[in-house]
Amino acid sequence: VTPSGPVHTLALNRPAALNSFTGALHAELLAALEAAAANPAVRCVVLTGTGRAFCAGQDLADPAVAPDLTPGAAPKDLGTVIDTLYGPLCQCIRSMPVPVVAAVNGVAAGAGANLALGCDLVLAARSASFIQAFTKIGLVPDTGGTWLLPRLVGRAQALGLALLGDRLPAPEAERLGLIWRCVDDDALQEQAQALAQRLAAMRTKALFATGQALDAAALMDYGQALAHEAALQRTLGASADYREGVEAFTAKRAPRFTDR
Ligand code: T3D
Repeated sequence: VTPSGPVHTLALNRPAALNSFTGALHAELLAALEAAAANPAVRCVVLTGTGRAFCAGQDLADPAVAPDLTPGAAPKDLGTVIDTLYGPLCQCIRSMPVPVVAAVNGVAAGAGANLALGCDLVLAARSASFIQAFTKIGLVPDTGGTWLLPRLVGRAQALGLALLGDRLPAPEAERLGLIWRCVDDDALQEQAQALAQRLAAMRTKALFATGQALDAAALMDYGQALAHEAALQRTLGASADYREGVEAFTAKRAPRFTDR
């Protein structure tokens, strides 16, 4: 964890195994996210990788999940791995009270790809890539992939990515709408920090409600979405921070939001 004012940067740090997930990495990441969520001084989180990869998904050398190749050996229960490790991690990121920016510094494969795609804004280095590696080892997309992919790029592209598991270069990911932006490799971390500082200066509660509202609206008809917007504006509008936003606009100065 590297704090920089209101922005906390979490770097996955198992570069020799391309930052793939072990139980220990899961525990550390979840604890760091929960600490950031509980810290009122934190207003944005950046998630990135150390070394040449963002994250290669599950550590396939981990005896807890890798199949035992001894004839007759019982299969591992991967459902429990998802239920107890990936599910809570996905839910934690999705419900973070502050925006989470993924700074994808290199390859993001399997659960690593969908971990990034589940963040609020995904910024990727031009040389980075995204791989839905699951079908190559006989699995389905997890870490939210079945939910995220069709919503991000539509069913046709989602199926193409998920069935074939080909490497999708970051510029193509941006073109498809899978990620927010790709930037030059040597500008990635600086631009991710600038984006995060910009988000940190905004009204966190409005950012959180915006993300939740976009997801909720996908399950509503138009009238329900209008009613939901009214309910959110009622809450957000009855606050000192809304008055501060309008006052700052009128006075042509930057707003100072105080209620995270
Ligand atoms: O299992 C469950 O619990 C269910 C949950 C599943 C969630 C998932 O994420 S399933 C998908 C798992 N991930 C993958 O299938 C990706 C496997 N990795 C790759 O396909 C490639 O490594 C990459 C495309 C990501 C990168 O390729 P490349 O050529 O740049 O690097 P490399 O040479 O393949 O890998 C470098 C090292 O990292 C290498 O180790 P070595 O030979 O130098 O000692 C390689 O074994 C290691 N590595 C890469 N990915 C993983 C890994 N070690 C363990 N687990 C990995 N996922």
